[in-house]
Amino acid sequence: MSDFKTLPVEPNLLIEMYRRMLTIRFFEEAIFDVYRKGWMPGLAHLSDGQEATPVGVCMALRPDDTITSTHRGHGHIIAKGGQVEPMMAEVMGKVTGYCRGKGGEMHIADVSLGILGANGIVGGGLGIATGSAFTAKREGKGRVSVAFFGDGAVNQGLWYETANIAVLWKLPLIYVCENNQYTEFTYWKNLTAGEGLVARAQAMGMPGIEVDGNDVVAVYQAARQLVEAARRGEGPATLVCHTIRYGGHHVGDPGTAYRTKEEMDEWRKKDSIQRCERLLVESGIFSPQDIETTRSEIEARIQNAVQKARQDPFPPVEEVSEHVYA
Ligand SMILES: Cc1ncc(C[n+]2csc(CCOP(=O)(O)OP(=O)(O)O)c2C)c(N)n1
Repeated sequence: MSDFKTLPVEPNLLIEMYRRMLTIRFFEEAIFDVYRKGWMPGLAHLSDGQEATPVGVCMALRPDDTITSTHRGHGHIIAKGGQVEPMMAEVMGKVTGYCRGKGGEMHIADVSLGILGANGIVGGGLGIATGSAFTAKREGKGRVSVAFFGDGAVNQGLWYETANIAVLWKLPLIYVCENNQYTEFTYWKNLTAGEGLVARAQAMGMPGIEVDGNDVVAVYQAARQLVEAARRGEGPATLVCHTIRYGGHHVGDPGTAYRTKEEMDEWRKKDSIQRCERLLVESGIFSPQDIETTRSEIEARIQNAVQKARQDPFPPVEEVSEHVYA
């Protein structure tokens, strides 16, 4: 039976991690379905396979901490508390969406939850996160700012410029690199000179940790350590999480031209959600029936969100130039 003392995290925290990871997985599966049915404009960039990283990091944050996201941002938003109903409406371009249907799947934001926006520009969130960390430092309430980005953003100039100022000014900023192995269609080592981002962070004078990005507890523990140091005023830090996206770069890419079946089979053995389910059951927190009940409940909520968004109206034409900045 259960022995919670041997568990690396509180049972309720593990359950919440599981629920958020499952919500991300099912939400993204639903988006793929919505895309195939022609119910949404444009493409979608899915992150199924990567769920443990945003959830592990965001569970180490306070509600008033801020995050910036990427073009592959649904997971970050759900992990920080974003709601699936306005997200699904936004994906379909409906007026009930987070950005009144004008942002689409790649530009979801909810400032009230500290979500400063997903971003189509690779590395674009880094500057916004630095500004937020600067504000947090001036306010002096111990808030931190997290910038999520992919392995492709590691070589963008903005990382160097912001890391320099963040170290000099000891800003409470955590750089979280989700290394899903491929920058679009190119293996990350073919694009990144040297030992990688942790070595670069250390060269800039900030601590860096690498973790198994498919192990939600490991991500949480590493993130907590770095976030608490940042809250104490010790300055920025870097966390590199190694993971994989199961799908292609976007919904139109099968992802098979540049990755082998063997490689993907190995990653699937390390699936974050299955690992969390095993941990929940083996520690006696959940029965197999509890797992099934949770899965059905979350799946139903997401299917309801799809059905509701289908019925919702598009924004009226009169507001075409409202809520947009240029
Ligand atoms: C500044 C900029 N350059 C190029 C692109 C085109 N682009 C979109 S996604 C992408 C790859 C990003 O790779 P990575 O950061 O590793 O994230 P992943 O897609 O693997 O999650 C590129 C090059 C862009 N959106 N912005």
